[in-house]
Amino acid sequence: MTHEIAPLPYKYSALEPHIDTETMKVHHDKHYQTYCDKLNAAVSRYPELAEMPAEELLVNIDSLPEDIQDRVKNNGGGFVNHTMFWEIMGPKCGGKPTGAFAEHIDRDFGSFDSFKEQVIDTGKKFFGSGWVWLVWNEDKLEIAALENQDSPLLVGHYPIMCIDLWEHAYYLKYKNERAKYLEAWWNVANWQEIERRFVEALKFAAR
Ligand code: MN3
Repeated sequence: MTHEIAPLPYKYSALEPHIDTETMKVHHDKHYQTYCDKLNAAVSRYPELAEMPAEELLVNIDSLPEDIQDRVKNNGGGFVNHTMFWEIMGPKCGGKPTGAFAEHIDRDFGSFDSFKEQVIDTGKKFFGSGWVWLVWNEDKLEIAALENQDSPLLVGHYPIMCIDLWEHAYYLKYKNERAKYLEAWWNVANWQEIERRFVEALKFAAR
């Protein structure tokens, strides 16, 4: 199996004005493609890994051949993280989550507003390149910032929501103002997809 990038599920311009067209083009067509190409190059010498989905490579990182563990962590992570990122955003989105997921947000963070504030604050304080995550850890929701392209799957936590903190995700429009990007991001949050991932998280934890 050769990993392939997923087409963007909406137009490059669909997330305007919150995320600009040029950023979406470069981010999806160049950065995402490069992670995918480098993942394929890393696993190409190991046919026994050929049929393993990229998520499974990350979950099983410790049992992979040692010489490719770092490259799979970085590029497999980059590939999987971005595939998810495109899907959890969308046009005509924003608002608030509903249902069981919303109840768990209230249970674990007090309220949606408090959850949002904690995500933004974690993203603002994080130094360098990485992602801020909402994950399912055994029996609860947690916010975490991880460096580089590290996936929560590496430590067995299921990724439900994420915001890319690399400068390539916001620099063309927001320059040095990461906080403004973090505030604007909620206008493109696709809660329907994020809630679907919450259901997947419960299944993942039970497996
Ligand atoms: Mn990125």
